[in-house]
Amino acid sequence: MLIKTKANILSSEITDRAVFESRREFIKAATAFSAGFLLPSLGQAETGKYADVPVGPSSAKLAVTDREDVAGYTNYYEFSTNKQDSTVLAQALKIKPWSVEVVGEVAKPGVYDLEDILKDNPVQERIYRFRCVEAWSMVVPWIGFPLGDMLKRFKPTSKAKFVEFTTFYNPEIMIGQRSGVLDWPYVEGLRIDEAMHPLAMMATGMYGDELPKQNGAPLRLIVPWKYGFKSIKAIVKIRFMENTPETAWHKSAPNENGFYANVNPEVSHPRWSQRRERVLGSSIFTPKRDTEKFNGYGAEVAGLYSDMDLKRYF
Ligand SMILES: Nc1nc2c(c(=O)[nH]1)N[C@H]1C(S)=C(S)[C@@H](COP(=O)(O)O)O[C@H]1N2
Ligand SMILES: [Mo]
Repeated sequence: MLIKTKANILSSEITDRAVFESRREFIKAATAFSAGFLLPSLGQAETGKYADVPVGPSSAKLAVTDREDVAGYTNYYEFSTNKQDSTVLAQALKIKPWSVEVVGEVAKPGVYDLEDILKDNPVQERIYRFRCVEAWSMVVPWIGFPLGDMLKRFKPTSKAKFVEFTTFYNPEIMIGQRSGVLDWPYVEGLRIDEAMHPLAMMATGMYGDELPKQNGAPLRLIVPWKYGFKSIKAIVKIRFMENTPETAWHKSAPNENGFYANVNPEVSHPRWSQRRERVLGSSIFTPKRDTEKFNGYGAEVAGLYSDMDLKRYF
């Protein structure tokens, strides 16, 4: 299995009961993947873990970013365009109860309680690299489950060629939505084969704990081979579609943000190069890291794009 899976058993105090109750299936799933090892109980993910991505020589093992750096520096424009302010303002979001509306080309549409989704989808830990289009990167031990497993339960029809995700909308709570910085609500999307790829995940936690609100609780997407803006936070709606979704960042600047947004050092952003990245938590004197195509996940995902010109479909 290409994904290094380490089981993380969340303590009952910090976890939704549904998650905790899925512990047994979780252990089964983790054992099946047996590349990882079981941690019988768990607090914080230890430091000194590495993103284990089985790709070429440039793919050095990268240390996990400090939790404070990930939770203290967030892109969450619904609250603020300031990366520190958004970490504070996001605390206003009420994440319980939470439900997800499923619509479109699907045999089982409906409004699903997050608790029920979690009962069906046992969580596991995955340490992934994460690369923002702004040319910074981090390595995060996410907790969550494969996106495709969840989507398949909704029974997409044969017309479902794309999946669209929508973030919660309420400008009274998400005060950044009072600004015109994006056309709200935030919308993102994937082609169905991308969504079904085993590396794509829904995150419900990180560092062995619940997902902080500023990092997208209670449910966010993680697509590690794409720029971070694809990894939409606080998802309330999933739509299966025949045509390409109109996504928020693409709408706001189509020449800057392509629908695909695969990490690609060979395709510059119109305003800066994507060849290198600043590793979050490193000092200003630390040399930048060379960005890898597909963020280092090419061996797994390049096949999805074998017939495409990635300069055109950026
Ligand atoms: N709803 C929503 N999702 C979002 C964003 C946002 O502003 N709103 N920012 C995106 C961007 S640009 C990045 S880099 C990542 C940042 O995730 P993090 O704050 O957990 O590091 O979230 C993405 N998901
Ligand atoms: Mo980003």
